[in-house]
Amino acid sequence: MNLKIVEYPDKRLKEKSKKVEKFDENLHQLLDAMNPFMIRTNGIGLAAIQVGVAQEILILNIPDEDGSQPEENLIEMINPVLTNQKGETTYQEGCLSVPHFYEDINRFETISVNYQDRDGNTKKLEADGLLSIAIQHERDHLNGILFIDKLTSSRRRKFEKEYKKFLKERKTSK
Ligand code: Y12
Ligand code: CO
Repeated sequence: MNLKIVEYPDKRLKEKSKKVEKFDENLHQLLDAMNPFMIRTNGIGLAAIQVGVAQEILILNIPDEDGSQPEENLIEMINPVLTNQKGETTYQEGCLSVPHFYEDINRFETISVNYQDRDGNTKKLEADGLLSIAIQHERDHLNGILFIDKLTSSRRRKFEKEYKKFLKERKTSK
């Protein structure tokens, strides 16, 4: 399966993803393609809508201290629901769909998440640190929300100006 990243300002990133109902071969093939794609593009989290599939699917692979992202770190979440959100933390977030930009974003510090695995089995995970931030960032994608939607209006205006410049420069350097 040949995946391609959907980049802002593509309207598909605003779509609300649909709950997965069929835990079939099509889902498995998509998940099998998403992890190597994410690692190859230097990602640590990826939602299916970022590759154009509007279904409640996300994957995470938080690097070890040496920066490696072994298969055993891979978490696949289908139909994730966040519960028990506590505390507050700030982290400079980036997103494969918004290349080149990093912004300080406030998130809950610890979360619980109920989800299903690729076979439809129900799971529960408690997360803090980078994993908690990544889950919240990716869950937002499933609701059509990007991290830049959380910026103040003045910061957002500055971002839009800089992003336009970045896209223009990237186009001319190709
Ligand atoms: C903390 C904060 C945000 C997340 C969400 C997942 N974000 C990513 O995986 C971001 C990946 C990313 C990778 C980049 O590298 C390349 O594109 C080669 C990147 O660099 C550029 O765009 C130049 C930016 C973001 C999880 C946890
Ligand atoms: Co993202």
